[in-house]
Amino acid sequence: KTAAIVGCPFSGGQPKAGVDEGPIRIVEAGIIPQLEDLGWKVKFDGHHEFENISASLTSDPPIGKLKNPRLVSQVTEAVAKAVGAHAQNGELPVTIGGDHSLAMGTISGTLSHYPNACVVWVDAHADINTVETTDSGNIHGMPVSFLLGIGSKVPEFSWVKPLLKPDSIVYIGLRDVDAGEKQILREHNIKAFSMHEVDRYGIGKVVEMALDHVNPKRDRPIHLSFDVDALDPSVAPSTGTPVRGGLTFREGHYICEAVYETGLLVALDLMEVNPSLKDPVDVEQTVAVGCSLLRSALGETLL
Ligand code: DIR
Ligand code: MN
Ligand code: MN
Ligand code: MN
Repeated sequence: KTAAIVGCPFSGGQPKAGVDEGPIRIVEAGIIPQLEDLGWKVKFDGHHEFENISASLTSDPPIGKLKNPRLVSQVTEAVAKAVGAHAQNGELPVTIGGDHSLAMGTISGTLSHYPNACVVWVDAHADINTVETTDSGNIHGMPVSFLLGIGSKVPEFSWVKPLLKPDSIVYIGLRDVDAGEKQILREHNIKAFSMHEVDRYGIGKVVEMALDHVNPKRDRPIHLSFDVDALDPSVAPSTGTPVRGGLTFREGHYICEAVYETGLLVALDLMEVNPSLKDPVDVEQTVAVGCSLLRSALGETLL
């Protein structure tokens, strides 16, 4: 079993600098030997360099409200190719961001090789705004709508194929969902377990119900896309859009452990660790929690 680290120092999907340092810090903190200790062969040929893409864009004015559209499109297309190639090689791509717009690439890459894959999206946010509903214009709040093919099309993103079906994604951890996004979730019958459901049922039952929804026979490959801001800010403070009332340390890790236990995990994302936003102690805590989520998703157990 081989894991391929896809390090993506990229921040163009949102306005705060520093999230591009996330993957660098997580690799420096030792994620590679940590995964090797779990029995994985780990491939890492250096972080992706998106400088060529930035340099090739002399200007990248907004399209409608969307900010940095050409940059985000070209970077995520490159990520889609990298993730797709690792899947094709029989490796499990572990993409470390960077902002969550990158998931447009990672999930496209996964679906190119595993068309039947389902997505477990763990986040405080639904990241499903469309060209019409986005208020911020930050594309990290939009990748899911592009993957579903909803909202009006932007020619610059024509490489993104609407390969994801609304019944093939499930959310856990939501608590900051825009009005337009709530309408989209309802309209398309997209299953979401917010923090309210986590409180009501407990995380064990929520993960079981989430998997029953997207993967009732437990026979579909799973792509786990984990935004670190799903965790409570007391657990993961150093992230761009923290929202109080999030998952505890154990609830976050439980999700990763339970997905691993299915034996169906084929791709993993860890996004939105931003080491520049807090004091060094908080940063170290957030980087450490990022590493331990990845280890849990790749088989670390408590006993
Ligand atoms: C908001 C915030 N829904 C937006 N989204 C965030 O900008 O579209 N996503 N922070 O991670
Ligand atoms: Mn690679
Ligand atoms: Mn997100
Ligand atoms: Mn988020």
